[in-house]
Amino acid sequence: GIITGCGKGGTKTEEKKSSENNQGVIEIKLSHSSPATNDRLETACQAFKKYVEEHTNGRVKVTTYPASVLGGEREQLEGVQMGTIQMAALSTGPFPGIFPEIMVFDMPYLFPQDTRVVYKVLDGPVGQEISDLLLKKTGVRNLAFGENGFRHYTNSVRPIKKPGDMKGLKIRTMENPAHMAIVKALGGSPTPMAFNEVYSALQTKTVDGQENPISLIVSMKFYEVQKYLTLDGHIYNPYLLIINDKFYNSLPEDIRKVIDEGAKVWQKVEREENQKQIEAGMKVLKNAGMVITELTPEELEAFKQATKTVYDQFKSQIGEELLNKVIKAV
Ligand code: EAX
Repeated sequence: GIITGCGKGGTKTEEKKSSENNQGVIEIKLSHSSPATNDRLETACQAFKKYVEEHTNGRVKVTTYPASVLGGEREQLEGVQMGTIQMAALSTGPFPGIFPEIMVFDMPYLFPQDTRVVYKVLDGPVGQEISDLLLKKTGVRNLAFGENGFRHYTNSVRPIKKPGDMKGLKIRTMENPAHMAIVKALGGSPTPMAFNEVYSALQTKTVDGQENPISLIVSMKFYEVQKYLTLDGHIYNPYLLIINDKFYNSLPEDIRKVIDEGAKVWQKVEREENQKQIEAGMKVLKNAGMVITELTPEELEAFKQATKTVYDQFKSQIGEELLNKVIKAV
């Protein structure tokens, strides 16, 4: 028989760069967990695709994979780490296993509900330091911080106005130990679960509630199966636009530059569209008959006090120096 494709020597296949396909085009898979429609994350990823493809004259092809089609956030992160997926836009949810320092952003009520404060920290030297550390420790490069947003509690049992109201409620959290600890500190029972399973878990009442930013409560239609919303903003959740660093470094310099610029476009579109989606989304939630609880500063303080222990629980994993640096930067 004829043996093809595995000989030694300079065949065409062997000469091409590992980042290129047979036509010499560099292909990038860009994965995330938000819905393919009615959600700003896919809009931002399309803007990235458009920018990169246009500015590389077709030398790069970007394909987006929304709605967890390549697996949950944990599988997507593993994929980027291994290089089977080149890029992903992920929340902090799946990172602690390989990079516990990321949980600095998962500390309860760290940020005031003011995006100006958040952007200053994420886009400043502290944000850069965290991205550098991530790269050094995991081989995953963060190109930009986007916005999942301030996370709020929803449930189908009762309004939550004070920490005691959480008592006994089963709350789905991300597979992130800090998030679980927060729910526990409030007296709830945390149930970690992948994002794409949440709607049906709420519908079948496997869990009573969950916590997510407004945009996802709307685009994932959680409001159809949840009655109560408390706007406590316990966590500001960034998205990390990540790329496998080995792949990134295999690219010609001019293409790396376009990708860096494309990440800035992605960030701008994502944050702006998120703000619009929140505004429109609040109307959707009200019209759907959700009972929305806003907390007074005093009420919010009670939640802060009840969850203070979480900082002590995680400070050695995060690193006390880094934790204090972020607190100071806020
Ligand atoms: O893509 O799992 C969650 O609740 C996150 O907000 C989601 O992964 C974001």
